[in-house]
Amino acid sequence: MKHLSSRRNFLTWTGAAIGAGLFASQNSFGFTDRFAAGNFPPISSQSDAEPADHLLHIAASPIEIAPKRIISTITYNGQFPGPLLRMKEGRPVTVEIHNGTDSAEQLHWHGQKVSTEVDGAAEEGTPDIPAHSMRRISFMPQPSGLRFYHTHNRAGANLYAGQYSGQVGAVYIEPKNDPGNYDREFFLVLKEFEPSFSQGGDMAQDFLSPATKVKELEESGESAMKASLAKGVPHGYEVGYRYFTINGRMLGHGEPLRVKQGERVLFHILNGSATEIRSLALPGHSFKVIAFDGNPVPHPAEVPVLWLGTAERISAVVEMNHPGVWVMGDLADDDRSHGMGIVVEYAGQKGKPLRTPPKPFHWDYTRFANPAGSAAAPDETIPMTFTKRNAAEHGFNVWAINDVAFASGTMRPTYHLQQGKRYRLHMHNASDDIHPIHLHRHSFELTRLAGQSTAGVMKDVVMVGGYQEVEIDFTADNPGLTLFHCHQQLHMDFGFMTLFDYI
Ligand SMILES: [Cu+2]
Repeated sequence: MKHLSSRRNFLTWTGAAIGAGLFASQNSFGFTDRFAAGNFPPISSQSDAEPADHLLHIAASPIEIAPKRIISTITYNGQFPGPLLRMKEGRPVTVEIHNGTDSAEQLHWHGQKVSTEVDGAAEEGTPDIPAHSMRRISFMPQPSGLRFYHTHNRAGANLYAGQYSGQVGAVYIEPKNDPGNYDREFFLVLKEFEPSFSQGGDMAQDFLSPATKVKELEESGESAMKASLAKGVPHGYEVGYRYFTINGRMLGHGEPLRVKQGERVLFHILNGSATEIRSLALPGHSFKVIAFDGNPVPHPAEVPVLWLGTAERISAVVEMNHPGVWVMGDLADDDRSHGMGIVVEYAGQKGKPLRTPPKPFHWDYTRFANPAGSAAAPDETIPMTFTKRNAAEHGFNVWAINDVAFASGTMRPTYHLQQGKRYRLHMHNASDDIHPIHLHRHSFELTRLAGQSTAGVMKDVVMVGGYQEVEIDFTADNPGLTLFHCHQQLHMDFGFMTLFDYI
């Protein structure tokens, strides 16, 4: 929620669309990078096998986030976001990944139930894609819905590496039976660029509901922080950004999303940030949330604002019943004025895009849960406490799960699971940060959130609020090493990670 640039207003409403026609089709990202086609080495299959279903080429590329504002980052296929990969439930795919960089890469299939051989995490034993080399993989895409792919490299102090780069793309796995109850579909990828470090301490955010904090967690977290600061240690590093984009374009500098009155528009939204939590509102409209992280919710409900932790996805339908030209953007004024938004333009409407701030609204996952449901009892409960060691490693905060900071580069499991059993992770957050917690190769059910029982919401990332408790259940049904980590790059890189295995 921070940026580090001047307060200069970057917004210049150019009005007329550039390159009209790029956005004519449905199912589009709305923006095609002009470097994607012309200025990029051709990709050819280097194997004798059948041509792959998808080719991905990792390389440094220029991307134009606003007219004449061209940044350099590592991308997939020379574009940002990476190409939308459409797969079909039950139909195997082959993907050829070419690494044109000087470093080994890992490409993670986030949210998919795949093997450790293809998942894309060195800690699980997935083979690297060596520098200037290629790896070809095959797998059965599942489950259906909005998934994504991104690098799983550790970045550490290198703000050009890992998810600070442009290595993010959406995957849509078409279900066998798609009700298709919408007129138009947009995929939106939210992403910041040009990161830098600060030591201010991040802003506390209080948008989560229930807001119940655990006194003991608060006392231990606050006293650890006070003790560190009393010794003269500054706050650990945080990351801020200069530019904010949706589908690789700063607000006002890309093609608008063109809609017609009366349409039902399905938005598939992906928070592709390395570190940030994002919000999104469209003035005069509400979002009917139908899926979280690609999984249909038991109780679709309408909300005025969406909140997405790092790596979370939301699929939501909007009834286009409020004609005009609108800014769909982040609630944070600073972030929006530095690009975090996109224009929604009704057919026949002209003028400067307008925005009205929404009324205060709290984000509650349980709103979309089965109101009458109760979760199955687990076979075993695993308690976990998350702690922060302020600025403990060369100025970086170190994070620990049950007092253990993960040693990067190892494949040593801490938790041993038995196949077929249902496990409950009882997470206690003894820090004031919100952590978007991710489990690889499995989906989990939210069963308790800040003291409130819930059932039926299936996810693969969940935001655990500052000094709060959250419980999630999963079934051990995909054997092999399984990574569990905070998806905030700065947290996962400095200890906030652990491994499950199956015995
Ligand atoms: Cu975290």
